[in-house]
Amino acid sequence: MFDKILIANRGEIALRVLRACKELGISTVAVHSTADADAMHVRLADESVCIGPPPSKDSYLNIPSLLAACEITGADAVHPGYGFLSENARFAEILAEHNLHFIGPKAEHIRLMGDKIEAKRTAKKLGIPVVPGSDGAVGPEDDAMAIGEAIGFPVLVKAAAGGGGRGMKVAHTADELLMALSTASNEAKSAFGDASVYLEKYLTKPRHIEIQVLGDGRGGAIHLGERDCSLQRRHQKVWEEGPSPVLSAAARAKIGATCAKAMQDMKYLGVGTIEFLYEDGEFYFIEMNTRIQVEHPVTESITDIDLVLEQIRIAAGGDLPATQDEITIIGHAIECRINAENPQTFRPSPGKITQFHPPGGLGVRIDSAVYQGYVIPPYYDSLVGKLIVHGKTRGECLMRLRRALDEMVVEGIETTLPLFRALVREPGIIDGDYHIHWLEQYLAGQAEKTKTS
Ligand code: MV4
Repeated sequence: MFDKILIANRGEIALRVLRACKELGISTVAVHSTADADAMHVRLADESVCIGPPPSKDSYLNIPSLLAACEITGADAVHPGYGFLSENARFAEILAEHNLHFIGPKAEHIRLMGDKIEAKRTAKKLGIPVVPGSDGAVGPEDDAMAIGEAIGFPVLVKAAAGGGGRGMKVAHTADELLMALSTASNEAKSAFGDASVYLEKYLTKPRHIEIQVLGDGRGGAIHLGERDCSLQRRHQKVWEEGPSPVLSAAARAKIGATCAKAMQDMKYLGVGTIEFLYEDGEFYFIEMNTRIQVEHPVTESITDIDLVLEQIRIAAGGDLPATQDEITIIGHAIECRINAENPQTFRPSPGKITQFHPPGGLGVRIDSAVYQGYVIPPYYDSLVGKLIVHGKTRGECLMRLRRALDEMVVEGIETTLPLFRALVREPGIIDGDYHIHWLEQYLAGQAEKTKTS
């Protein structure tokens, strides 16, 4: 096992990793920018190192500073959390070159999944169902029109280096496709330095369902069920739940087994998420994430497996925590991402938290690094905390969530708490009857109401 882990992140995930380290008896090193000197992860870690000024590129993304912090403290492993350097294959390689362990997948798998065309090709080869589309990149020499006609309109143009919704264009006709190809390609070139684009059939009202996987890097791999993350705004997840309100145990077992088998064949190491669009009872692979995700507590709640702790154990050469047969889905969990934003305009609202009262009670978990008197700096994401609620059934979970949201107090800044208090009372949400465009349509409807009243 590792002796000392450097946590290359901030906020709630730094605290989350710290908690797993403490339970494993591993010493912790926090790193922080000058803006985060008073952060909770810095206070709770055994040691801390200031790694630079507020901008992420000068601190949390600064590889030489992180290496120096490892050197100074004698850390033997680095946990990257999510975001920042978590899916940077080069970072994983550099750590290895310095005899440091990267707590994450093999660099080759991070790189492979970072290229969306290669990821899709690999998924298809491994037997994972993919969205019908072009076979790889579509160049100027290709007959894009013929490919478009073959797939059937509407089609979606996606950037190979994109992901998370960046660089996508919908085309409803052959004419629109020509335009979409050149704009998407130009945008991809300037945004990612890679102009490669590919085509997919555009699914109009799918759900976003992702499968959590765990591999030992030696051909052992299991799945831990799914999370339904369809409620998003501008490609930011807002509400995640598991199990999906629309998936049967048989459908879960089938797609789960397909994903677990693929991870066994790849000899995947660590935690991963295979993202699908789900429409008319069919799964279509879109991307794979090679990191611990923000919404991992949903899976922890319904499987009773500590994903961050297992991630650390596995990175140190440990075995999987359970066989597939030993994994059972227990009840239902919902996570709300509470942001420091105006609940109508979503304008960031950094500043001092004057009152903070987290909810509690059976089945209620708060993952947050804020405290009363803490000042949310303006430089990073606006996540104040995650409220995760568990219940025996979805109905019980919703009941507890309503109660927990009503109990929670965050003052001094604006938060998205009022949005969640409204969502838990919406028939579409209560019935689980939503898709990837539901939230934006709901918000547009709410904006219309305030205008006319
Ligand atoms: C799609 C799609 C429809 N059809 N692909 C957006 C983020 C990226 N991960 C994939 N995305 C989409 N890919 C096909 N073939 C619609 C989306 C999409 C979306 C997906 C998941 C969650 C929210 C979304 C919001 C808009 C579009």
